[in-house]
Amino acid sequence: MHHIFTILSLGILLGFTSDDKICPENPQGIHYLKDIFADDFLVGTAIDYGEIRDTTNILHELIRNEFSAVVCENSMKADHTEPQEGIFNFRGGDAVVCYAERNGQTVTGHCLVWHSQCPAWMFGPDSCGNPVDRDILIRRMRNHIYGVCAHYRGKVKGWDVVNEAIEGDGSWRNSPYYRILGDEFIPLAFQFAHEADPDAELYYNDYGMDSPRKREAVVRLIRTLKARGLRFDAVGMQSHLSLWTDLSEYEKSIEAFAAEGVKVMATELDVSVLPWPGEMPNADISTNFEYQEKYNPYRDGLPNDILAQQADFYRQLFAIYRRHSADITRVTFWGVHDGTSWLNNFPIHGRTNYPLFFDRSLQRKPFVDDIIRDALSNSYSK
Ligand code: 9MR
Repeated sequence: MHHIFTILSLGILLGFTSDDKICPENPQGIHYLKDIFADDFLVGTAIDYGEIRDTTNILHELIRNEFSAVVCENSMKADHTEPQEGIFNFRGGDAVVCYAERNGQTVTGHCLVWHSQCPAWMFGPDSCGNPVDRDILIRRMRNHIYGVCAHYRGKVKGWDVVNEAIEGDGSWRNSPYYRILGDEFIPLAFQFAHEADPDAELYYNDYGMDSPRKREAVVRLIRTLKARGLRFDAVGMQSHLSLWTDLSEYEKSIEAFAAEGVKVMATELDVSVLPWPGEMPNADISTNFEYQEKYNPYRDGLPNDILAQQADFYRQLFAIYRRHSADITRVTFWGVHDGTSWLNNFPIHGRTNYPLFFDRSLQRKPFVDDIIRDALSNSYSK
């Protein structure tokens, strides 16, 4: 009896009504993200050594309680998994897989073919000094994909097979893969990944998906891959957004991809609140600007009006996710909390950004409860 009163009073304190879900595994009635959206999509976070090695229980509890999916922020990328040709290293990725298994979380593999964080040998001369050509690169790509996918077979649900192959204007990115193989490298990568792990879901992953030109190019890519009979499960919309992202264009992209009969995932969600120093914001890691104080305005804390703008933005975004939950299978944040987000160092090193749901003290930002309340109130139909 006492217990029931405790639950009720906690619910009232948090401002939830008696109709709210109290999940059996969570009798305190705390509304964890993964439970609230369990019928809609997985809720994930990017983690790596830092989080696994962390000694504070509160961080581990947060990761375990709030998230149903994880992805390695770096450890499954080619420079980590095959630092030298034919010599594989799965230490980081295996650690994350074990951690996720203990927590009952789904793991996504990120990523097989990407021009960035790709070891130099991939495009270098072979052991006889022959410069890389089409056949050599195809062989290396195949061996890499086979090696990594075979190792993680049955452990990851799906792979970001190709990452960031399209520019904002819809043209192919002029990467070494593209220069040597043309756009053929994409179907080849999907073919090899499927051969290596026929059960794994296969994704194309990119940023800037609110760009209409990129949206059209991704739609063309889906059609090409499907026309060739290749497995293609979902588009990963990285979703490195900012307070100024046009969410109506973003939503149009979800609709356009879903209309092709594939699933959609937000794979690297964060919402930057800091000014972008150049013209068009992007998530291309090679973009870099010199530090200037004026570009780091919230060093000592986030002002309430900016927090309110972020709250409004995230509430609109989650309303979109709920509206399209029949097509969305996962929403993954790129990091656990603001303190370790890559956005503190991109595109300017050493800034203080606030892009995630959890602040530097691992506390939920106040608007997260509003988003949960929105979801519980069923104001958006599935
Ligand atoms: O968050 C990652 C950061 O720690 C790495 O230094 C960086 C190196 O390329 O990659 C970051 O993650 C990227 C992801 O793998 C692909 N999409 C863009 C992400 C942010 O750059």
